[in-house]
Amino acid sequence: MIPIKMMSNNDLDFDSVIRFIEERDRFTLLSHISPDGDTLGAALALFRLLKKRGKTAEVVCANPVPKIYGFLPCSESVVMPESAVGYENVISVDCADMPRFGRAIRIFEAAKHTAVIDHHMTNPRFGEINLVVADAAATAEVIHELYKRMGVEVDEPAAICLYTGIVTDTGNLCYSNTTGNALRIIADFVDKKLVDVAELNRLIYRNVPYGKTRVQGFVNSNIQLEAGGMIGVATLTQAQMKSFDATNEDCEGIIDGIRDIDCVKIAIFIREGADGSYKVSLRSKGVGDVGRLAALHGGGGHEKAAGYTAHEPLSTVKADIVLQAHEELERVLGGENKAE
Ligand SMILES: [Mn+2]
Repeated sequence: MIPIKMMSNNDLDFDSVIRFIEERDRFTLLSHISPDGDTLGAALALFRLLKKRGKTAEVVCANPVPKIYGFLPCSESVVMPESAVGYENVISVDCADMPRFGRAIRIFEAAKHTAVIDHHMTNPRFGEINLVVADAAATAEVIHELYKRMGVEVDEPAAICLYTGIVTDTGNLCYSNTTGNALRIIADFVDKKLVDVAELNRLIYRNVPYGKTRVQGFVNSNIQLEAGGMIGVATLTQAQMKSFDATNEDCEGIIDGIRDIDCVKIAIFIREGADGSYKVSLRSKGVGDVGRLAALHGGGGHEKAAGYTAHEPLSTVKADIVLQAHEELERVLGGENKAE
C-alpha cells in the first residue's frame, strides 16, 4: 500500500497508544450513545486486536446495538454499563467528547488509565493519551492503521467491522470526508476477499424495516417549503410514529431527504421525543450556517449539520426555527447582494 502521509502527523500518538496497549492487560472499550457503524465497527475491530494480543477486553455502550448492526462479528458481546466489568484501562472509541458516553461516563471516570481514539476535529483530547486523527474518514480508519503498525493481521471479522465503520461514516464512500486511504483499505479488503461488498451493502443499506419505509414516506409527503422553496420543514409527533410502529432509529436519514430537495438550502426536521420535548435537526446546503441557529437554542453542531432540543409547543418550535432560518438566509444572501 502507498505510504500514508496524513497518519504520519500522529506518529507519536500512535506510539503512545501502542505502548498503552502493550503494557497493560485488561481493557474496557467505550462506544458512544446512539451507536453508529463507526463507533461499533471500530470498537469491535479494536476488541479483536486486543484479543489477538492475548488481552482481556469488553466493549460497552449505553444504548443497545441497533438491529441493523447485529451482523457485526461479536456485536452480541457489547454490554450495557450496568453489566460491564469496567476494567482499569479504558479506551474511548469515536467519542467526540465525554457527554457522548451517556451513562457509561462513570466507567471512564472510574478508570485508572484512559486513552482516546477518535477522528473528530473538535475532540478536546480528554484522555491521558489521545490519538485524534482529524483527517481520517472514520475511527475505523485509525484502528486499521493500528493493526498495521502493530503488525496484527486483519482477519475476515475485523475487515467486516472496519469496512462498516468506513462506509457508514462516509455515506457509502460518497461524502467529502472520503479519503484515498479509506478507499485503498477497502480495495485491499476486496483484493484479499476479506469482505463481500454486495452482501455488506445489502445488510447496511438494503435491509429497511417496514415501519421505517412507511414513516419516512409519511414525513416526506408532508414536507412544507418556505422562503420560495429555500427552506424545507417537516414534523413528526409521537402519535404519528406509533401509528407506523416506527422507532427513533427509523427516523434517521429523514433530515437528509429534506436537504436533498433541489431548491432547499436549509432543511428542518422536528420530531417529538418520548418525553414530550422536540428534537430539532438542521441541515444546510451551500447557504447558511445551521450551527448558528442551533446555538440560539443551546444546541450544537456545525455549519452544515446541527440540532437542539426544544420544550415549547410544536407550533411555537416550528414558527421560531422557520423564522430564524429565514433570517439566516437573509443574513447570508443579503450580504452577498450588497457585495455585488
Ligand atoms: Mn466516526
